[in-house]
Amino acid sequence: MKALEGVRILDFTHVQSGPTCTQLMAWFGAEVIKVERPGIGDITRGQLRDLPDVDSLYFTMLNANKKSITLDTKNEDGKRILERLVKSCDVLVENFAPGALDRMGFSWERIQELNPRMIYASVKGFGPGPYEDCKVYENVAQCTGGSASTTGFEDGPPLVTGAQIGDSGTGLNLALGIVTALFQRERSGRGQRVQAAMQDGVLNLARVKLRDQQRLQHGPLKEYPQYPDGVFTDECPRAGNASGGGQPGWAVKTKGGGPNDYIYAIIQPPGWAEYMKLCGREDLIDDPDWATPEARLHKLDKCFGIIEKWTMTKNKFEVMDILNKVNIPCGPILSMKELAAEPSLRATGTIVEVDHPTRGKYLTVGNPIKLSDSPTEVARSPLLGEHTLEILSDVLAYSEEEIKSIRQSGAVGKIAEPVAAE
Ligand code: CAO
Repeated sequence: MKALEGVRILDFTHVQSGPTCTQLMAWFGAEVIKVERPGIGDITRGQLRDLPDVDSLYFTMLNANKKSITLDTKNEDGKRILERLVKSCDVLVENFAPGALDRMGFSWERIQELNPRMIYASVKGFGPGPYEDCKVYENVAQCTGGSASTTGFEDGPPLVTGAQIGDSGTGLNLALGIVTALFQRERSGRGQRVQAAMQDGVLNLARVKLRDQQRLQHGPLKEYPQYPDGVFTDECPRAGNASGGGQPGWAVKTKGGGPNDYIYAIIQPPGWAEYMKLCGREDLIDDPDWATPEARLHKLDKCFGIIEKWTMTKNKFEVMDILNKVNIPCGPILSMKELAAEPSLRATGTIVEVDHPTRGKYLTVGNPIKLSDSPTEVARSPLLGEHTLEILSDVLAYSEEEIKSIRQSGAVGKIAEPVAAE
């Protein structure tokens, strides 16, 4: 049995943030019914395509283990079918532009009327306030949530990160909100509204930078590369590759000279002596100008310069091996190519190969959360409308006659031909 077996989700999500959430719920065992516009579907099916006329990797990697029904929710019959879905599901998840679901006629009040046990979960770009009506994509959230202003080097522009902290990060928050609401419903018998704003999600992940913003009032940020010679203003600056935690760190070069021939090295106080032995600088182990974290704080660039001179004589995996043997935390900069080929990630199901009827085999990132009693099996994403008939008859209990009339009304568009099982 899977953890969320018996939970049925009306998945009205698209693009990345919402689909991340519902994919996780499906991996935990929920039945996820993705509602898509007839003929078009989730816009990402056709975005960033690598193969003609085949669902993109963008789509297939965010919609595993789901069922797809096509439904025109602006069609009168379509609205009635949606009402029936609302009554038959436990959770509705959506990430439309603000107000879109209300414009369809499905306000929170209406949903409560239809199904008081319904949990109605939404991702929006912003919470209530001046920007609440704005549409938002990933990088907008990174910029408005404090990540971009604190990422990058002091002399460069603000930077966005490749990790989709606004979309996938907020999807994770929403999933937690839904599971928490399901837990509360066990006792209260009532559904509730779950809202996760992308700006809030990014700011939550950038929490340490709001910490540093306040520390600035009491002096310079001594672990930042601007210290001691640079200028601090009244705004938390970009810190390059400096560690956000209490132990200094930096990405130092390793042998090879390639763009990812680096290792992130951290200097914990007990690691200093080990580093200096490896670097052939035993003289600095007990030297009072170097021996303590306080003594090193104003010359971290020099400390990492000494370490880098040594790391450049080895490749990043050799450095990883040597430093871990002496208990020094560090991590090679791994490229996507290296991660895709990493056997241990395949073994744990963090990277999974999936077969798809029109695409063939592809890699995806599996469930990053492992439950001992509810293991995840990643199944391919659905084709557009693949489960329309199944959902109309098995979930919504429409008769054959009714389904014929629904098909004629245009509410579900053209039904896809059944796909041969893999
Ligand atoms: N049948 C009929 N109409 C449908 C439908 C269906 N099955 N599914 C969607 N639609 C309609 C919506 O009702 C909406 O119509 P109206 O504008 O007339 O109300 C329309 O399709 C477009 O929906 P949208 O506004 O959500 O889509 P968009 O491409 O204009 O905007 C996005 C996309 C992501 C910017 C916006 O949805 C958004 O801001 N979402 C919230 C934040 C978010 O999740 N962003 C992350 C995106 S991933 O980077």
